[in-house]
Amino acid sequence: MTQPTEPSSTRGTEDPRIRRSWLVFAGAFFVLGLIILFRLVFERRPSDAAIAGLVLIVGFAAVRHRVAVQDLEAGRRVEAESFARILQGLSRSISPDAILDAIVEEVGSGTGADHVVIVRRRPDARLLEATLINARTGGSTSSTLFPIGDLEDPPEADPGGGRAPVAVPIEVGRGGDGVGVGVAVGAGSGARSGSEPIRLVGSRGGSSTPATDSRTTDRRVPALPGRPRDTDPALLVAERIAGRARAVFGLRNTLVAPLMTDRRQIGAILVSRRTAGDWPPAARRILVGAAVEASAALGRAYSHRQAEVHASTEGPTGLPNRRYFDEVCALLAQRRRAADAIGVLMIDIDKFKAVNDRHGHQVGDEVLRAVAGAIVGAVREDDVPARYGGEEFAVLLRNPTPAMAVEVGERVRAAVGRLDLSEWGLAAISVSVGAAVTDDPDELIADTIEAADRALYRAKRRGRDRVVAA
Ligand code: GH3
Ligand code: MG
Ligand code: MG
Repeated sequence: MTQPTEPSSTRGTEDPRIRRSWLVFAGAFFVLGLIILFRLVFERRPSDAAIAGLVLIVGFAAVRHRVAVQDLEAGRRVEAESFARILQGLSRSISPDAILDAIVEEVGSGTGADHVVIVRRRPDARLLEATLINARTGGSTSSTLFPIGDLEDPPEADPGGGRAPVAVPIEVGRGGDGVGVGVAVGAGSGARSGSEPIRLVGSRGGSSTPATDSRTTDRRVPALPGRPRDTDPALLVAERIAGRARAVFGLRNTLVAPLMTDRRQIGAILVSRRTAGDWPPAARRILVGAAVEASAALGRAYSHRQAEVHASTEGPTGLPNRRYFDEVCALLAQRRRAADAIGVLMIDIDKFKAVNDRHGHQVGDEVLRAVAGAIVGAVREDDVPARYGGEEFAVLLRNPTPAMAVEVGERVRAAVGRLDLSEWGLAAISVSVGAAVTDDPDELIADTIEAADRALYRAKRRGRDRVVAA
């Protein structure tokens, strides 16, 4: 059971009905004690001593029960808060790395693990990247590549005697076929309809290789009829990955869950600790919940990357084009939470036609390339720059304040102003920038883009080479 970190601080927040019934019980118990004491002292009946002893035992048991219930409640609260923080972290971030950081932090502190390992396929490459994170310090990570076959090769239906994926599988499907198996605790949380239920495999082994791991000793829980756990490919693959991680990183007691997007497995998340013994049910629930959330978030992030890969980057700048920008906006609109602000910068090169006219189209292209580079260098990693039109650029800003949006705009303007274009016989050039931010979840991103465009128009009218806020 998860021990509450601060039981005393959470005890005051219990349900008033529980508190009232406890008061009635304690009051009645006190009166009963007085009566027995009275009879013992004044009537001197020896049998009352036995009754007094029993009453004391009952009282003691009741107090212990109350403390245990409070600890359990506090543990649940800590768990719920942990998930809330995971979700908060996810909603703020679209980059897969930031998503995983948030999850690793919460999984580490929630499960009491010594290490967390994330193994995932990079969306744009056939690489299986494994990252070991020290859950105690959050640091000393080490990354390595696993053979892609660990993820992609079909798992053996029967893993055979030597390499048992020793397991306590837990399903977190919703109702329906989400039947708990063995020591499954609760129904997990966050399982999404349409996605495969995520299960969990616990295993203990030395630093043996998966192929020879015969020392796993965890108890096997028989699979339910009709759903033999050994034939679940995602579980088998997850355990194969866990076996590799145990061998490579020298881990002992691990618990693993697969990471899935659109029914395709993209990796696994596992926790490990040095001590032997079963993982507490809370740790299992947290890992399953985290795997479901990480899978969903990675799915979104991966389709974002996919969009990036497919985006046409024709033209001189190498930046994603307007179609890609619109796709990212649509993705963002889908997953936007009320608290997320969105900002847009619209950037237009000043008097660009004159550059083309005087120096030729090719020099114009060089200038476009240089401006694109300046923009990329001036925005943050989470922001999304794109070439929006001919000599017009857009940047999607993630969760900015209006002041921050203007500041990023100023950085872009300054970076363009510093460009050295003497190579092409050009003096300094400038851009005009319109900035718009909304934190209204009902406002369409298209409206924010339009507001930024109007601000850009005002910047042009006021003399160019400036940033104007909507
Ligand atoms: P303003 O300060 O008002 O923005 O003036 P401007 O000259 O930049 O504006 P205008 O819209 O009149 O001109 C934009 C020019 O950008 C016209 C077009 O030839 C040029 N252009 C658009 N796409 C490209 C391109 O891919 N390469 C080159 N070299 N020029 C382009
Ligand atoms: Mg222009
Ligand atoms: Mg223009």
